[in-house]
Amino acid sequence: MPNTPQRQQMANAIRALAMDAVQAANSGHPGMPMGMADAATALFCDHLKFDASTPDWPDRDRFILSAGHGSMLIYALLHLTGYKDMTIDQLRRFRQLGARTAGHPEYGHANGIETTTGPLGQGIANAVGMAMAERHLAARFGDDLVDHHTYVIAGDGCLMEGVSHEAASMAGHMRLGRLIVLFDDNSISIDGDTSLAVSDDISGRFTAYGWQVLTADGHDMDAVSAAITAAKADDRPSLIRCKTVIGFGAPNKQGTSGVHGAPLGADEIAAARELLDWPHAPFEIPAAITAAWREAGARGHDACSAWQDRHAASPHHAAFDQAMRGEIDKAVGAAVVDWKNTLATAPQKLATRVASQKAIEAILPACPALFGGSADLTGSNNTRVAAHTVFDHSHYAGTYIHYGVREHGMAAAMNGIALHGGLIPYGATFLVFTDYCRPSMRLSALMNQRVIYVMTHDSIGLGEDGPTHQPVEHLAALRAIPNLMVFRPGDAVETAEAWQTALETTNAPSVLALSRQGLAQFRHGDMTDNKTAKGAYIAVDCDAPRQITLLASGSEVAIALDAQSNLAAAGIAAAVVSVPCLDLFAAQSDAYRDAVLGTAPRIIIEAGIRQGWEWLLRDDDHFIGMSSFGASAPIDDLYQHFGITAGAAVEAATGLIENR
Ligand SMILES: Cc1ncc(C[n+]2csc(CCOP(=O)(O)OP(=O)(O)O)c2C)c(N)n1
Ligand SMILES: [Mg+2]
Repeated sequence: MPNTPQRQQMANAIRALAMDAVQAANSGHPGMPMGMADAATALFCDHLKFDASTPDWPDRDRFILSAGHGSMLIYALLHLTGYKDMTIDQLRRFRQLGARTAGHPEYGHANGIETTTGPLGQGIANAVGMAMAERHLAARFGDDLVDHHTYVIAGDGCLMEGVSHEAASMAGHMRLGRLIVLFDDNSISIDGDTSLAVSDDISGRFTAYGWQVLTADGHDMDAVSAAITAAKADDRPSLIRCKTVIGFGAPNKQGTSGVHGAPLGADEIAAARELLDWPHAPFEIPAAITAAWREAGARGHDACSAWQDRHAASPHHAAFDQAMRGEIDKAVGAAVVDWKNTLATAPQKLATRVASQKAIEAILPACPALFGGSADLTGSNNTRVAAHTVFDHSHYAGTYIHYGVREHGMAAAMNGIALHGGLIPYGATFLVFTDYCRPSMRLSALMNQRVIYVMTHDSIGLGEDGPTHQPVEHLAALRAIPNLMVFRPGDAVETAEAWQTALETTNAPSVLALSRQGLAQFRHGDMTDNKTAKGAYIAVDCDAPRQITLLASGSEVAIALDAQSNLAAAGIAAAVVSVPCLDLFAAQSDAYRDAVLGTAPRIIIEAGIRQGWEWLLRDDDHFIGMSSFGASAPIDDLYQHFGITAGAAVEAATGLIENR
């Protein structure tokens, strides 16, 4: 549909809603929605495959507002196209407690919000993951079921962020031709003109990544629409530079950073209404414009019905539905118990990173949704198994991804893979480099996404690589993120159980912090229960009434066990509690926790900082761990040097008992 007066008024409806909602809330960002109203109208009316009455249609195009501060753009679009849950009342309550219209778009608050955005750059990187998921699932289930595009609106800020460089490089390498980014090319950010801070050749940059770069007047809907047509026709990902004026339609403020993030004010809004020929009251949309938008929202209805028919006829439909529901087959639990029974019969001393690889090997046949990879540390992270083939542009059916040295891009893409549905992403690097993933890990947790972070080389135990590579504060920093499960398994059995729990928890991400060094197996006997799922449990009890409780995680469980036998020899009865997941232990009943912890003096041993353990440490209890950076040396020297030894635990225990 051409740039008709009606089309222009459809775009102006977005502008009016944005300026009115921001004015009502007395906060928010009117400039971006007003600047991109025309380009978004072209996308939603001419191209985006969606049906507002079936928001969860699995084969819908995904639309990601990476420039999340422009949230009123997506709220206006969802309302106008007829998403039932995005009522005008929600728009009136923009940014108020309990409204779907949060300051920045939040996944789960309303249909049509495909991901949480606001931290700039995350959305475009999520979109790369969604486009990867689309190609993989199409390879697996066929074009009949999976055949869609991923559209992004990104601003100057998104493209300045480092993560966008990683993500765009990945997308070009993987030739994700169904990824189409509309760049709000307005040369304005908060501090003023972007020339204050950046002079990149953006077209050259994306061309070098292997993208197609197109340019259009962002206020010419026909031109934007034609560019999207050209983007769809090319097998490279496309960046469409939409040349826009920020705050377009606000006569005195447009084109300045003043419209970026502040209400326009009553006078400027009145002047904008005049200029845009929009005489209607705040939040009032003329019937003809509403009708035209509703038509756009129903445009995909027939395509959706046709898809439902194809789905019903597809031999893959049951497997496809199970994947999209994110269900874990019971066979996964059975595979884990089988593997644990093998370990019960023939105990193994394994680095938990290797135990993780063996767990993946055991689980993979029962869990085809697993979509794994590593940021260039495949051999060290032990993330690849024999059954894997590599996902790339010549083989999208592969389930193993070489993310390259792009930890942040990997983590953000994994969020997109999980959000797309149908797959369970896991990705790996060294635990110390969770710092390079952290912004996206926080969003996995905020969005309740099942993303599994396989983080090896989990302490000074990695030895000679030294303090740059030795995590010290990382377990504490990760445990500080709400809704993120941090596992630090102590042997091969706990590692398998951690994998099982991570997979079965559909609404939270997990970190598996794994050792480089071999750890003796301490779990024996009956393997029916998943003890790790309780967070902590008595690993080895004492024969006599308990005098000391030794708590430890990961590689330090072995130290606690050593201390336990030394204490026993000295006539002191100590129990060893293994704590593979503090978060899950905190979630148990008081009765369970009390039974595990007992009342005896406690000694906690973990080769990390004390922070995060305080809630288990009473006044006279003792913590053995790190309080400085590590050092470069062989592992045994390091444990001695930093005093994380069975001897230190015995000494502390003796002292605690004498002082009682
Ligand atoms: C990671 C991150 N850093 C900083 C911010 C704060 N912030 C929000 S918008 C913005 C400027 C964005 O500029 P641009 O993308 O050009 O948006 P426009 O002003 O054109 O709407 C900044 C710095 C943020 N949201 N996320
Ligand atoms: Mg800008």
